[in-house]
Amino acid sequence: MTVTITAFERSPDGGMGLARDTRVRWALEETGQSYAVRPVSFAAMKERAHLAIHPFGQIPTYEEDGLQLFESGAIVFHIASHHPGLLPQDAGSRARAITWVFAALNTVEPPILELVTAKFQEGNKPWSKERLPLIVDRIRHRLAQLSARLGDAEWLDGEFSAGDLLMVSVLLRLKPSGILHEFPRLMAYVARGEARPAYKRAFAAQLAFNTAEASAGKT
Ligand SMILES: N[C@@H](CCC(=O)N[C@@H](CS)C(=O)NCC(=O)O)C(=O)O
Repeated sequence: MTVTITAFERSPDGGMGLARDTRVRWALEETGQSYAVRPVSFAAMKERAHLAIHPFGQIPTYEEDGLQLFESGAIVFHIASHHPGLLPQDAGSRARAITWVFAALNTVEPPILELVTAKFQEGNKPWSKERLPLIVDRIRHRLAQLSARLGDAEWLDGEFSAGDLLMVSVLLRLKPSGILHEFPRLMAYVARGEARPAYKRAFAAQLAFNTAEASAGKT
């Protein structure tokens, strides 16, 4: 079984690990799967060959013996469903871990992505200055709720799961904004995720990939 994922030919973040191939790499590392990476340029992402795999012309995608997937959450869930390590065996615990998968992507990630859009794509709009504090408040509200639920626990529901993998991945995007620093429990939670050997391998792999692509002068 050969797994091939796609990643930016050169990530706009220069290898900070924020592109969503990192979460897929992390899931593959947690479950001990080897994989190949096919780099895709921004132009190639919008061409027919890539659109046949990813209807929205984005990365990451996942290919495995004729199966083609897109959406990082679906890919992580697929990996977690087929290999031990990311979802508990017990039916109730498994259902709760899957709930956190959805919570990360559906409830926590959207306001964080709004911030990214507001800062980097809409930063020059006249209304941007007024909108930013509203978005930051929405994020703070979510983080306060998440922090209250996590409490002093190590992970969101018992053992580390796909839900934690995605939640940590989502929260990592907030680090440069400084908002995460207002929530010491979440900072420690994210640090625990980053300290996992599988995350370290995933991060190092995407960094090496981006650095190599950049130094090779590819676009
Ligand atoms: N919901 C999708 C979002 C995918 C996404 O936004 N990918 C970004 C990279 S992290 C991308 O390909 N951006 C380039 C573009 O949209 O043209 C997922 O989780 O996979």
